[in-house]
Amino acid sequence: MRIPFIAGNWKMFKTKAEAAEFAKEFVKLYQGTDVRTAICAPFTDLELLVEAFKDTNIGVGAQNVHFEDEGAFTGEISVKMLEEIGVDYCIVGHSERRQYFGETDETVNKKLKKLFETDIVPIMCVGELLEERDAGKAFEVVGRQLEEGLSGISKEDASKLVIAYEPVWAIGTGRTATPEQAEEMCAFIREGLEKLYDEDTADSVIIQYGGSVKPANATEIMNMPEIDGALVGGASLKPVDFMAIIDF
Ligand code: G2H
Repeated sequence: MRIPFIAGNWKMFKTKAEAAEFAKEFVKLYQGTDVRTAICAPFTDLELLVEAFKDTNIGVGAQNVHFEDEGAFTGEISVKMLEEIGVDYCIVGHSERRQYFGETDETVNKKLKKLFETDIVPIMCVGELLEERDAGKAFEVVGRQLEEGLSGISKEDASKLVIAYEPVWAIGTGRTATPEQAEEMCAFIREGLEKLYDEDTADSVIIQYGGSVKPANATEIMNMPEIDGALVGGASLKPVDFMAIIDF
């Protein structure tokens, strides 16, 4: 039985003061909820959130990490640095990082391997561009991202993974994939995991949908059998909106 997991991705929003204000309100709203949740925040907010959520089941995630242990990599943050702060999750390969910061399937793979040396759970993002979907290549693209991203990763590690299917054409555009489109790709991802590993591994991976998830569409998305959760951007910025999604 996979427990639903709804994570927020704040992207480049919220100063420390704004994060503290969110945390205070969200902790109150979340009390008594059994849906697994986490906030993936900018690096500068992580320490504050770990402290604010320490007596709760609310997890904290980073949005990126570098795959080298240390060195001359100006502007980068290592897995060890995240581990020291006490984060629970790290997003890897978000489409905005693929699009604007040169993330590739190869760097995704290296980051996953480095994270699997620790207890930090990677949230691996996959998803096709609009032109790829229109050209009938969505499954080919996502299949390749999955295969190359997971190359050389053991089934023990893969079974701990969270995968977020985020069609790029549905991100922050207000245009959501239909629940059927999302379900079809999430089922394809699970089949892909079964081919790469085995049925047990495929069954244990949490597969989220991401892309313009909001209170109004969360229920129909979450009711799909192969969709175990959501990665929520814009609608995770307000405690009330995010809580409404968690309460789907
Ligand atoms: C997709 C998603 C969160 P939004 O990027 O990762 O953002 O919900 O704003 O489309």
